[in-house]
Amino acid sequence: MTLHTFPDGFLWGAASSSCQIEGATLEDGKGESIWDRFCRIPGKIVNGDTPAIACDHYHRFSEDVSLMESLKLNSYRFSIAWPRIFPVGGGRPNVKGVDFYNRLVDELLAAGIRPMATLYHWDLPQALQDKGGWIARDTAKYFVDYAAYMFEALGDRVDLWITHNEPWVAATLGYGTGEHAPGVSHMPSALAAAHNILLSHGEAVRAFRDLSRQGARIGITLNMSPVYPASSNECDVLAARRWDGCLNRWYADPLFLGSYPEDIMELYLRAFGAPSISIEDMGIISTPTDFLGVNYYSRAVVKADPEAQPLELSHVRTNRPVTAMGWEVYPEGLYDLLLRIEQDYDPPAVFITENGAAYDDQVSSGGLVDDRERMEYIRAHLIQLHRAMQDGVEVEGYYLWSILDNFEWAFGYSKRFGIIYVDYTTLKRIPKSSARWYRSVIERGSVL
Ligand code: IFM
Repeated sequence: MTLHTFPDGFLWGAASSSCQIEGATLEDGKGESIWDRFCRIPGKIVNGDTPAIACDHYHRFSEDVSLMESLKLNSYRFSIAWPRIFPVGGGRPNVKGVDFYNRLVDELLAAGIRPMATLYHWDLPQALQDKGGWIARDTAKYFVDYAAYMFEALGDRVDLWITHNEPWVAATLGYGTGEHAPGVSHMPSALAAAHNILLSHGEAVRAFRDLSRQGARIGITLNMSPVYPASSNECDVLAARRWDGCLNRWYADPLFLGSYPEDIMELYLRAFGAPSISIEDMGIISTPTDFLGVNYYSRAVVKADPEAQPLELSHVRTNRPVTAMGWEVYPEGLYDLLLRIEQDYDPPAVFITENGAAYDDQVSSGGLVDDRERMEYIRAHLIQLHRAMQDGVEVEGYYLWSILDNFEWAFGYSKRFGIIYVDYTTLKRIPKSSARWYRSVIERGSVL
């Protein structure tokens, strides 16, 4: 067996997000988020689950940081709940909300864990949604004010920042298909939302350059998948190119090349009409960042399908194993994706900001959770990551999704992604076998 050794200084982390773990949705002055509201719509969330309690991390963060310390993590990626800081999106900050993140960051640093803060992981203040949400350009202005406030509040201790998590998901599922909050089903709105999110990212990066201390770095996280055609037929190859355009290039091109991909722009113009985009916007969106965050879970395999309008493609299931989400396990995709990112966009650095798997974990009669499949999933992905690094891609850290089982959006608590099991009745935490195994990887700095 080969030992795959990672460089000294590599960040070994795990990730989470505010809405998925904190709970305390109405406590200490927090404002309502679009997810608090959306979950009240019958039928939107499996079992009618809500984030109201989640993992109760808001009250148990000290215990959670101790668990991270015991796992030897040297970094932790969390997100800040915007409505905890500005309950109605802007105006007066809520001191108690800021205080929570101050305490979290202090506790992490005391445990030797480097914080990476994400500003937006989908919990928009409902008050801003009432004014149009991400469809309204003004939301970008509110976002920049919120971002600037957080840079000043935590910037003396947090040196790794992410503006947005997965703009494709926030825009497409939130405003295009309505599967996520705020539940709008209108593709032109999704495109406007995507553009305003990217714009707010660029503006926030500019504010960061003025406000941050030396050495602090900022980037954005994209959910990316390499796309493969189901066959070598030309129409399948073109379909794969189209899906790559919608999922990957529509976001990475403006950020790194300063323009939307022409082929997809033409397709969207035909299908949905002209979006409102100016040349100045593109300059803002492509403001240089310090790194790209990559969330990788699986690949996409697509075939041409003239019936499926407007993209004329459909997704194909392969016969390889899938996780509890039905997502194909395809570790080689991480290697392909990283090499492609390097070649097409050449970001200054890359962090894998999410990678992991949901499985139907069970607690044994002895109180253990033996999640071998997850361990194998992570191991295989780390090996592909190492291979990409050997081939020249500069990846500085890896964040497992997720530290804890948590609120998996429309799936509620029915899907478990954590390396730490959460009993949602008692809120007891049980580190799974994968957590112990991950600690041994971190201790060795290598994977077998
Ligand atoms: O739980 C989500 C996370 O919030 C964003 N990335 C994908 C994860 C798994 O679906």
